[in-house]
This record gives sequence, structure tokens and C-alpha cells, in this order.
Amino acid sequence: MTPSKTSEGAAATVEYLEALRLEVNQRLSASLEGLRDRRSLGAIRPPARLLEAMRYSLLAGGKRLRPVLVLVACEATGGRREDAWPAALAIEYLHTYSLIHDDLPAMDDDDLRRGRPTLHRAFDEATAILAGDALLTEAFGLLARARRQPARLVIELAQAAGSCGMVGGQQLDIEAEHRPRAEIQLETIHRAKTARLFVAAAAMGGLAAGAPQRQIALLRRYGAVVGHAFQVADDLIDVVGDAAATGKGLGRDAARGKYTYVVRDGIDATRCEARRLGQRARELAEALGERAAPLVTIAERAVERVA
Ligand code: GRG
Repeated sequence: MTPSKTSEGAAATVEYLEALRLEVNQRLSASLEGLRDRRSLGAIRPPARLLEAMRYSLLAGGKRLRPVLVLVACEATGGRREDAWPAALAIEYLHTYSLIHDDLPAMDDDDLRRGRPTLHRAFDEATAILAGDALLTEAFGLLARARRQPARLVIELAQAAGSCGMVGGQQLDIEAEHRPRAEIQLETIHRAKTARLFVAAAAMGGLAAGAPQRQIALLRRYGAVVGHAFQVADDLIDVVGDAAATGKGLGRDAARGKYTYVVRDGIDATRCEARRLGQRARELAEALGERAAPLVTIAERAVERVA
């Protein structure tokens, strides 16, 4: 029996993931400090209000799933964690930009995010748009400075986040609001909008490790299933979750008349699907061997809130 399969092993893995989450917070904070002193090619330093807005959202206490996934995917394929930090920080910058823009009046018009007022409510709409733009742009600056395969990392994140990925999925999601429900392909929307970033996180971990193609392909499959599981669980949590834990309140989808997995399939079938996807992600992680124990734990945790 491997250490991770004992209860002490599992507890140690959970502790390890928590330590990584805290280190992500520290490194995100330090990376913003680095921006404060940067003056590129004789231009200005970042304006204080813009930096303050970026900091407000970036350090608001998210779960840090995507950066932690980058780090443990790197280690699962034999890489050094140190080499994965640029990709880990970049994906959290990019994810935070997507949340800021998703909350804007032109999109979801939300008041709460990560347990406190959304950025456009706490600051103003223009600053929120610009802080999101700055985080998105700086994400690619971080990746370009990676020691190993920077161009491949840039391509991976650009494809995941752009018109064929998260932004494309967001557009489909908005268009779905005006379509008959029978025509809406929830899987297509969420594969692009949510799961594609998890695929990129896992793949970038493998790229930072210099892992062989076969392992990167396995990481991609794992990322796709974990990302899908995460979205199915997110739909369920909006109906049956713990309001305090979400940081954004419950019943938001229903209040907006949003078409979700729960609306389409019902609570029980959605819970069953979340469990099935969690189990599938576990199996894919196990195929990567013992070093992938943290990936197994992430698969379990993606759905444990609704299991
Ligand atoms: C506006 C370009 C653009 C894209 C928006 C990410 C996204 C696309 C929208 C967020 C809306 C949403 C509820 C998506 C479902 C799953 C999801 C991405 C939840 C938020 O991610 P968590 O739970 O958040 O990892 P934390 O705060 O923990 O980082």
C-alpha cells in the first residue's frame, strides 16, 4: 500500500495541498510588489489605484485550485516545483481577470465575489475593466519569463483562455440565454468556459516539468474531467450548498433563470454525475503513478462538497 492510500498519507496530502495554497497567496502578493517597482522602457509605474484594484481581487482568498493543479501536475511528472511557479501565478492572474469581468454589469452584474463586494462595486466599473485587462496581460508576461518552454506555455494558456476556450465559452453561455433550452449544449459551453482552463493548468504543469507527450496527454484528460466535475458540482452547490462557503450566496442561477445541469437533470442525477466524474478523474490520476497522489486528492475534493 502506498503512503497516500493510508489515512495518514491522505491527511499528509491534504496538508501539503493547503501549504501550496498558502505559498500561492504569498507568491501572488510578492509578484504584485514586483510590479509596483517596475518601469518598462521609460514609461510610467503602475498607477496606485490600478495596483490596489488588482490586489483587491487577486488576494481576496480564492481556493487557488488552478495554480495548485499546475504545481502538483509538474511534480507528478517528475518536475521541480520551482519551474512551475510562472505558470501557476499566470493562471491565477488570468482566472481572477475572468471573474472580475464576469461580475461586471454587462455580464452577470454581481455584488459579491470571494465573500466581499465585487471589484466594480468596491472601486468603479472602469477600474475593474482595467484591472482585469492588466491581470490578463501580466499573466502572459509571467509565462514568457518561464525557464522551460515559455512559448509552449504561452500558446497553451492563450488557447485555453481565448476565443476557442474560456472567452468563447462565455459568449456561448450568454447567447444560450436567448435560445430554446432543447438547443443548448451545456457540455460544449462548460468544456470551453470552465474545463479548458483546468486542462491548461494540468498540461502547463507537465510542460514546466519537461514531461513526455504521453504524460501530458494523460494530464490533459485528467484536467478535462476534473474541470467538468468541478462545474457540475458548482451547479449543484448553487442549489444545495453552504452559503457561507461559496462567498457569493446561493440560488443565483435560479434567480436568473439560468439553464444548469440541475435544471436539466435534477439534483439526484447531477450528484450522481459529479461522483462519476470525480471517480473517473481519480482513475486518470492514479494512472500517473504514486507521485500523482495530490492529483487524486484534488479529484476527490472537486466533488466532495456535493457527495
Ligand atoms: C468574462 C472572459 C470572461 C470569462 C468568464 C470563469 C468565467 C468565465 C466565469 C465565472 C462564472 C462561473 C460561475 C463559472 C463556473 C465555475 C467557476 C469558474 C467558478 C469560479 O471558480 P472558483 O470556484 O473560484 O475556483 P475561486 O474564487 O475559488 O478562485
